[in-house]
Amino acid sequence: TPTASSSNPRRVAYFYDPDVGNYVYYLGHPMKPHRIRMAHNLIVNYGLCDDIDETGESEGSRSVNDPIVQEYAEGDGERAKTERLTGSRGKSMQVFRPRRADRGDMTKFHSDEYIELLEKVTPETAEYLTGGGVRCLIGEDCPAFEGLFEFCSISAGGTIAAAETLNSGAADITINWAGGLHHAKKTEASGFCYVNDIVLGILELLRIHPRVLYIDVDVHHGDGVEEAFYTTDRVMTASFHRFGEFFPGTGDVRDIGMKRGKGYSINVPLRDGIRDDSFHSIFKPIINSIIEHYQPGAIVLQMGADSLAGDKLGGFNLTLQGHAECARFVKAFGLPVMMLGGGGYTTKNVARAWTYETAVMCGKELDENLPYNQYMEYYGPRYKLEVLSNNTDDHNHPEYLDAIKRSVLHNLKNLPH
Ligand code: TV7
Ligand code: ZN
Repeated sequence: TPTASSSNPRRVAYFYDPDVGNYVYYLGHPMKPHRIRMAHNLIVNYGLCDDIDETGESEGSRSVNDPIVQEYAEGDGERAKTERLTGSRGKSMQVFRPRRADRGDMTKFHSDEYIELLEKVTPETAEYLTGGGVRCLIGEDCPAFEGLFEFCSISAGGTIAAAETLNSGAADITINWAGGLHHAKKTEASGFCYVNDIVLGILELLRIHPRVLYIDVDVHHGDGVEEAFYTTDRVMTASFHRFGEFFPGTGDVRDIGMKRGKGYSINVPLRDGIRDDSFHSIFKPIINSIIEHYQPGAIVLQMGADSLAGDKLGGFNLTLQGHAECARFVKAFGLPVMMLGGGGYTTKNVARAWTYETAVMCGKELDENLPYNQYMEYYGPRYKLEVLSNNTDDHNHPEYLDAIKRSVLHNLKNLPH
């Protein structure tokens, strides 16, 4: 049962790098970092936070590299940062431009050789550098695009900063929509993901929390995060994903972890077409039971928006409200939460979802009519803050969902106390 009222105001810190929207995997690739800029533009125009301009910072936004926050980083500054977050001039949350992650940050999880390769590879040298048996940048899913390493630095830097800010106690909820790249492995890129910002963020949270819970609502299985923590009981991973002839193919309900981690990986394999009611009928009881039995100190929430109805790659049928309800539900436990992005390939809906979910974390209601913003024409013809379900069949029959739910809840009850 939630320990804090959902109306209880929470201090929210949002991390955004204004360069992130400029990176392009390549023409026609479904992953479009530009959607993060679209979301940011909506967030700013709804008045949830100030903008950060391309050259520096506008009033009200703060870089973790600026002198005052530097002081905070060196010690005394918990108070300084708290003042910033509460002194955000009527906005719901404060925006930070995070420090970019460097090689040393990334090798807390990844191998030195792999990160060195990401650092030096270019579109021109990709074939040569990865040809000689270095099996890590594979095929069209994970191309060596221009600025690849910088893009990874931004994504990972934001998630690390979001974790550090939670650890400092300066915010209750932190958000990095450029993060959530859950498929990246220790020595290999996979499924549009090169650096696993989530693993790096969780490692930072583990410095002060004995137990961290990871929840993943991306339509794809969160295999990279699961694999990283498969043999430990200090991180519980819970992934809700489409399963059955669908990328990456892992995430069977019987995969529950190994050794000390046995029982601490949770997989909820779903069929295509799932709708809000069915999704919540399995999501809510499982999350309730996890919190009760595992008692995490912090929660990392991957909000991949490819589980929305109408996604180009997804196949689920969640509405905007149904997707955001997962964030609302998790927030209500009153624990520190780090909320991250992930997949999402119908870009106008990704921007809608991440804007609305930002507002949910701030406890703010938003007008259903979109405010004027830089990408207004993308949102026609209705220009509304909505993603509606479509008429595709739900292949998740009640008996199927019930069997999955029973299996997961049974495993949770048998965890050592
Ligand atoms: C977190 N599905 C990432 C999800 C990663 C999914 C895949 C594509 C795809 C790639 C393209 C492209 C595509 C229309 C869709 C087995 C393959 C089949 C490459 C064509 N169009 C996240 C990864 C998944 C690339 N990969 O969870 C360039 O779809 O299914 C596969 C692997 C081999 C490679 N081919 C696809 O959401 C961020 N890829 C068009 C251009
Ligand atoms: Zn996905």
